[in-house]
Amino acid sequence: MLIFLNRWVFLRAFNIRHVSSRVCISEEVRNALNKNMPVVALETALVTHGMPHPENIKTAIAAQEAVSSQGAVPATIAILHGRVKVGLQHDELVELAEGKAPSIKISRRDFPYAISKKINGGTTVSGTMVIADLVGIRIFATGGIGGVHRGGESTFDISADLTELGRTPVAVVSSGVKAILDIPRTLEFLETQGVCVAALGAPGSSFPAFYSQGCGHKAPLCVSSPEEAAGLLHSLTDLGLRSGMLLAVPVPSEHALPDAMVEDAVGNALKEAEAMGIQGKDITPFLLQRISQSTKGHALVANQSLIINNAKIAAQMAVEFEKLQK
Ligand code: PSU
Ligand code: MN
Repeated sequence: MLIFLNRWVFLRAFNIRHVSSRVCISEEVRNALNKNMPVVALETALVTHGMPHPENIKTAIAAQEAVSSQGAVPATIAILHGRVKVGLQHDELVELAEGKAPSIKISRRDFPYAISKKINGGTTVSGTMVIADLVGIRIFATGGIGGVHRGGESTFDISADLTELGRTPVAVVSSGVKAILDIPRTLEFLETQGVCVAALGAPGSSFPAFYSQGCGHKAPLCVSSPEEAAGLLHSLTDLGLRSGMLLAVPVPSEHALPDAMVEDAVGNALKEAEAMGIQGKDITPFLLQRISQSTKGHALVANQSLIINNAKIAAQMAVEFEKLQK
């Protein structure tokens, strides 16, 4: 009965990790999971679709180093030649980042196709959460989750990241949701999905808006430290809830962009996307690229900085979470 009620508690208690043969876990990550050491998952859609080369590989490596520097083990997740990799090796990351073979953007719906066609893929927040949960990783760092797109009330373009957060017990550490989105509607949808959403900051803080520190909308909850965030995740998993949580961490102040600069860049990029008829999974990569160009690279620097900082905070949270599990 326990197995069905809470598969994760069972797997953890007996140190059993039975996952599909399509999933290949690196020795370092496997060892860390077996010893109940802190592990942080990292995604790769931002490598394949979110940033140009070589900034993508530099950022992915710096995020791994940020996790290690806090005493946790990084587990970068991707699909290579149809195999799901957990704990990507350096040469594999280079292959993915260089993009000589095409990669697709993998959210939950895309696994069957990428695996059966034996192709490469960068996992989004949704895709990374699916695999993290499968192998027993509870904490994951990214830049900014997807959300309800502006105009989403008519296009129905709502990222699969939000429904994944509603059904998968993984804590995602991000700088809120990307500024290209409709932030208040995204917060409403997360509430509907039952996601525990907290910002790292003083009580009453505004919800982080990716390139800038706040969006003017109050965060549903605030925590003062990664330790307090770990306490939320511990309570969530201890109760056996199958939903996820979001810890929103503001971009480091030295790299935050002024709100007016962001709004201007987002507005122009959205107009261009509409004129060019860009839709669906292509819209987020297009907007990020255009915003980076129109801000003369400032947005890209902010994006890199927030990803690395989120990896560090996620690692601190993972260290505290493991202490609570003992
Ligand atoms: N964070 C970044 N850059 C990115 C992403 C996150 O700093 O490119 C990716 C994540 O993988 C996220 C995806 O899941 O963007 C959202 O895509 P969509 O809006 O199509 O759901
Ligand atoms: Mn979408």
